[in-house]
Amino acid sequence: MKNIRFYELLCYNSNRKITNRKFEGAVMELKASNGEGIDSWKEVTLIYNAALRQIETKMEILNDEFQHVHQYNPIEHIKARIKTPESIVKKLKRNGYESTIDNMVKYINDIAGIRIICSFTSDIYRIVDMISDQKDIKVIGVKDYITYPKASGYKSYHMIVTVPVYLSDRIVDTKVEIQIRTVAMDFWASLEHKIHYKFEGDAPEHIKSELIECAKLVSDLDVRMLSLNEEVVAISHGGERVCP
Ligand code: 0O2
Repeated sequence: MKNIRFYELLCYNSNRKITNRKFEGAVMELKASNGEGIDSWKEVTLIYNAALRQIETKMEILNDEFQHVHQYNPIEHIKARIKTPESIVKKLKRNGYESTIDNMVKYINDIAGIRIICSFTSDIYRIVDMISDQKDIKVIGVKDYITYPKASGYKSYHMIVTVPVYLSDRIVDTKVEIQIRTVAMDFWASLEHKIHYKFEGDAPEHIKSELIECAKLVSDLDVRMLSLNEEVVAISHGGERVCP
């Protein structure tokens, strides 16, 4: 399984010289109530990174176990990222909150984000169940954009969970957003995300409707690939239905 961290340890390593002005500006804007902007940012990202690593490891173990028991991997790959300070500040402002570390921890659910990419839609709910069954993971919210896609055509299953991070002197229940989607949904969402940013959320109508058309094709593709795979699996097991 290939793991990609896009902003891994961006500001986690205290020896790293922070040179990016835009980045530093956004971090400075995220003032802690005690006035220790950068130090607090380092501390919170250390905790969020620890939470991400825990969830990633759990998912790898579950995937290995699934392979062992069912000779099948529901997870294609995992991507993990810490939201950039610029993006956190933008989201806080958009939601009418002052840019503080306290507000970011309280109101931004996707500072630590994991994206789990699988082959088939049936894998999505299998992964959701596996996560929900983990005793130390608490599911605090879900958004099922698979059953109820967004008007844009966006499909994905979102879970907001907390995981305990054990520090030397305390345990911090830390929020992580888990997005679960198929390879095809991920392809669509990546392009749509780029277009959304390029046009600052106001893409021309013909592009929006083309994206909605493409989302329908993606859904159709997912249905057909699942049914094809089920047929092949059934044939290779002499008609016996097994995973997926
Ligand atoms: P970015 O740049 O990806 O980080 P909540 O987090 O629950 O307080 P929010 O953010 O409205 O409120 O929740 P939602 O709808 O679950 O969206 C969270 C994330 O899902 C977004 O983060 C996107 O990553 C993704 N997402 C949601 N809707 C769409 C969509 O229509 N298209 C694409 N491509 N991605 C989407 P951010 O912070 O908005 O953006």
